[in-house]
Amino acid sequence: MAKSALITGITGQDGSYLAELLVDKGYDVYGLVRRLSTPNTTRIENIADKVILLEGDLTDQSSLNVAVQTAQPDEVYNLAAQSFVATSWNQPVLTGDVTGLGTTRILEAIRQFSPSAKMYQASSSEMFGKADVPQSESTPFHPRSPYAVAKVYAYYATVNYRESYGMFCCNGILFNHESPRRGIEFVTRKITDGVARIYHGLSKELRLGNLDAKRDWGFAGDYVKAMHLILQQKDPDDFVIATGESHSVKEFVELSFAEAGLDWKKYVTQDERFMRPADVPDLRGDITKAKRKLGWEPDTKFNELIRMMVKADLEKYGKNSVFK
Ligand code: NAP
Ligand code: G4F
Repeated sequence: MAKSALITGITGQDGSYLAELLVDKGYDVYGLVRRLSTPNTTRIENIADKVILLEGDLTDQSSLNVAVQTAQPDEVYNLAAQSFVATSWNQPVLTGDVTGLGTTRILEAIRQFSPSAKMYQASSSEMFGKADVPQSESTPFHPRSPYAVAKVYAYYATVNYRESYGMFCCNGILFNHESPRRGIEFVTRKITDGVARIYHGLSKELRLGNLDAKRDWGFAGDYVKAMHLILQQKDPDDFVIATGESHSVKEFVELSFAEAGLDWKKYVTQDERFMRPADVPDLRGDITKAKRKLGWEPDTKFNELIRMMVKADLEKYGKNSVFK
């Protein structure tokens, strides 16, 4: 019999790649979607007839209960969140409710209606904050934003349901991962979109915040494979998923403009509006455990990721792009 999976956040970057992966593996895939005045299913258009969408919201316990009862999932992937760090200072209570408490709500729905289901929690390297690099599963957390605080709560809620009820609950502590499907507000996509706009004469400049911050950037398509592997293990456990390399925002900018044959210094300006009250200086993951236990390693290199994203944005804005 086909396995069944419930994905919260199926309309997001990761949800769309994970849904494709699970459909390919023969799963019955259910996705939780919230009611919006304009439906936001662009990222899953290509698999629309292969997934079953259930209406619900991480702030509404009853809709989560119904979703779990309907899907009777073997695996639940909790990817839904208010996931933009900058917004979390403007909406700290909502971020705590969705990104933090929302995880407890999904855990409760599973505990009550499908307790043998395996659960994956989308934990984040943001939880490490200012910790020394490289960060591993044993690095202490030092959250630096309301988002990261909410993710630390969700991380421990997941561990707690494992320890209290013997449920198969796991944290994937994922470092930044990007793709052409990345939301336009995140720095990588903002940069590649900006490059394409400038290249096609639609913009004259790109305004950014802290260019010195460093991140360990991988490709989302590689990372959803790790999510799936984490739930295929004999015992529930927590894993750091990363590339093991970090690069500065400035480096990302330089390479992205160079991909389109442009000199970034002519177009990029720093703007206070994009500086954060407290930033995270350097994230770089140690994936020794993931390599050993999951046999997982990323396939896509930093340069390949940039090329893929710049190319997609150049093509989006110009059908006659000369970019090869
Ligand atoms: P994303 O593109 O922002 O997607 C977030 C998803 O959550 C969307 O489907 C969104 O639905 C849904 N959502 C938001 N609020 C909701 C609510 N109240 N009820 C139900 N659904 C709600 O994020 P992502 O990049 O795919 O990341 C997936 C998860 O991994 C998130 O939990 C994120 O915090 C975590 N994470 C991401 C990274 C990364 O680098 N991408 C790294 C570590 C951890 P709408 O489409 O309706 O907005
Ligand atoms: O792309 P970002 O907004 O991602 P951030 O804050 O690292 O968070 C992402 O990764 C986390 C995993 O570590 C996820 F949990 C989270 O959900 C999200 O997916 O910013 C990256 C860096 C920051 O240091 C920021 O200050 O880029 C810097 N930055 C510089 N200028 C900017 C900008 N970030 C944005 N979004 N916009 C700018 O103009």
